[in-house]
Amino acid sequence: MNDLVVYGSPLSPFVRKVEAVLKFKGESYDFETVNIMDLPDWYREISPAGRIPALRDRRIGTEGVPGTIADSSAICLYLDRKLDTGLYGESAFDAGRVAWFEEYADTELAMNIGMQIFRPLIFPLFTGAAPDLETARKAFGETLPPRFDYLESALQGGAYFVGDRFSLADIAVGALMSQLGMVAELPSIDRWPALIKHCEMIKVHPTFTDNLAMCEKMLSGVLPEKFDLS
Ligand SMILES: N[C@@H](CCC(=O)N[C@@H](CS)C(=O)NCC(=O)O)C(=O)O
Repeated sequence: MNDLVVYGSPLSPFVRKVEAVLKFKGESYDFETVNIMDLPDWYREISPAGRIPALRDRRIGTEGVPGTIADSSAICLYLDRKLDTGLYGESAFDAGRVAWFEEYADTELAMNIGMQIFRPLIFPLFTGAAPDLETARKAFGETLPPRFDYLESALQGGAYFVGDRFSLADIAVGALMSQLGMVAELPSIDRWPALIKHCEMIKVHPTFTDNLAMCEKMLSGVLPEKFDLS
């Protein structure tokens, strides 16, 4: 039994972010699956917004609310303070920039990739219904390109979002972009070369590979091939 427990599903990009931080530090943890379609009461108590992930540090509390933290950003901050991850950059300014990209990924990308692409395509498949390709194509073709333009410009042709080194900014954006890459062909490398190279780097990054392999396994039964949204 490990000190830390992550509650959630590997398919959540927010859970993926937390797992990537733990992997980055080589920290062992337990994983307990929580189904967001049917949240148990004990989980609502530790995550009052009814969302995954939540974290438990058993050194602080083994049952109920004590020792738990909800929300991936809050969890990552805790892990940074506890494990000294070095994932918030070198300077105070870098830390602010990292937090900005994390926020951008968790809102702007999550709204469009999670809510407008992943859910409409994948959730129906679990119940045998037809995927909502129209909603997904609209997000892919209309609402996401300006966000990709912004991320491309932020990379300035480089490999990382902040301070020339791998940080939580890369993890947060990578967690969302890999949510897209799991279900659809990635957007054009000609139009967004640095961003797509970043996606390719994340796909094989040791902080992501276990989570992505698990997701592939979970989706293999329902998703025979990736959608072409172009
Ligand atoms: N700000 C939260 C967002 C977490 C979130 O939205 N998680 C989704 C799964 S990807 C969820 O739990 N949704 C519950 C629902 O839609 O009922 C975080 O960073 O942890």
